Amino acid sequence: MSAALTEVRVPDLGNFKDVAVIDVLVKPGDIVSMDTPLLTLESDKAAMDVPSTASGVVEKVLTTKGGTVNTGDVIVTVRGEGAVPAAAPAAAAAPPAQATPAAAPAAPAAPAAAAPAPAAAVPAAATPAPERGRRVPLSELGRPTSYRPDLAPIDEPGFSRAHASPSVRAFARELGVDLARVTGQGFKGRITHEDVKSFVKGALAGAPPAAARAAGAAPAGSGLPPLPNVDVAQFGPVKSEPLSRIQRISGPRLHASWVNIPHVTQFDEADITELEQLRASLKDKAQAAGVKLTPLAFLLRACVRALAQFPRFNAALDPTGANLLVRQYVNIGFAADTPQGLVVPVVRDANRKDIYELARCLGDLSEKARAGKLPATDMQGAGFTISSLGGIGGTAFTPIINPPEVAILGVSRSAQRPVYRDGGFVPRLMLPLSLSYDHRVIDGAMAARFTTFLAQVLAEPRALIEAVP
Ligand code: CAO
Repeated sequence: MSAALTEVRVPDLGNFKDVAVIDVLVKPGDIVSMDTPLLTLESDKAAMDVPSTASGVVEKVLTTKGGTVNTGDVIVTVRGEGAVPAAAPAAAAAPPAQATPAAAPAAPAAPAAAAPAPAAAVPAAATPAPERGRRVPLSELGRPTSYRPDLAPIDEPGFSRAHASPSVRAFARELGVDLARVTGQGFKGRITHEDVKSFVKGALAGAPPAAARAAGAAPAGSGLPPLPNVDVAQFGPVKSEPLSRIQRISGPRLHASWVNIPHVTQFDEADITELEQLRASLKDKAQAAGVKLTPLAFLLRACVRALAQFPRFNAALDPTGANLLVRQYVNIGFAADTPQGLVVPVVRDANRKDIYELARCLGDLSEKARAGKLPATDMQGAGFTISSLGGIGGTAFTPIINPPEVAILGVSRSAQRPVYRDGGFVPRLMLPLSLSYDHRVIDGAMAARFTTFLAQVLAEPRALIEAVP
């Protein structure tokens, strides 16, 4: 009589659906016994191994690394002694994972937004460190108490790709450590328990990890209130999509700028009726020169004038924060929307280029950016940035400063507006300007003077097409 064939299934995962399989630990022909780990699963909170509930030889493996599983799915078939009656999984007996841990202070009268984020109420010391290699019990798969909000948020795609064993992953999850930020010192760069521990020690000592330091992120213990870690999948189906490489790089930089620089945005509008007439009249000449004269070329030229008039907008704060480094060169970045994400190419020596050279530069850099062929050197060294959403739409926005710059000009879509002039309304083409500036360096009056000056320059565009001396 041939040995019995047993189907080993995914145990009760509580409320979790479509849980990611980050490792398949067996293959057909492997001999397994009860408790041999078969798979490693990972939810957004923890990693765990799924043990075998049968002994014998693995006949088929019915799941793949990178796939997902749900409660009851068959993982493997095992030919052998038959099923070992599985103990009821802990999750089945445990109450469903709660969105708010018991440790969160009861604040019935307080509105949800005002309540402290749940995880913040659980001091790190209250969560015992796991033993080395500990397998996270099923009942803890969704437990939200282990997340350390004072460390940087976990970059999930980066975490998944990290070169680390399931037990190191579980350990990192328990401590709220983003493996994407940990440098592995193990064999071939594998991240070890020791690496995770040193990372945590560094964070507790107030030294941000290298990646965060480079991004200028606030150190642990900076007093920033944590964001609540809400499991959005509990409200309906979700599909996880990784951020693009550019978004993963620029995200921490934007965040660092947002939290470290006191931003103020000054709004204004420029009458570009004549500018657009002038631009239309130059279309053929520009075409003959092989360039497309877009409004952005005029804006660059106008900004060169404004930066000459207000050099502080082309400055940087020195590392002590006590001195301004006023650039004696004029490099202007412009935000470009590309299929890979937002990039900011830099037009060098913009003050030495006439309108056609600026247009050519914009065209070349935009083309390279969209093709993903912009070298790093073409994205460095700007002293001021223009973010033009005018070709797309909108009336105003609040752009984020690109440090070490101290100001950025946002441009929205121009539109015909009734403007009161000489006792009556006349239609004028108005261009919305949104200037965000670092209030440590620039005060409101200076910002208002800057946009007023810029609007005047744009309203009298003839000077913008003059040759550069
Ligand atoms: N108002 C009305 N129309 C405008 C305009 C404005 N402010 N600015 C540009 N346009 C028009 C142009 O005239 C052009 O129309 P025509 O083809 O009829 O002449 C059209 O919009 C498209 O212009 P363009 O995009 O080809 O050229 P551009 O020089 O204006 O912009 C670039 C180049 C690279 C800045 C732009 O393509 C881009 O990527 N913009 C997005 C920037 C961005 O994402 N900023 C947000 C950063 S923060 O997330």
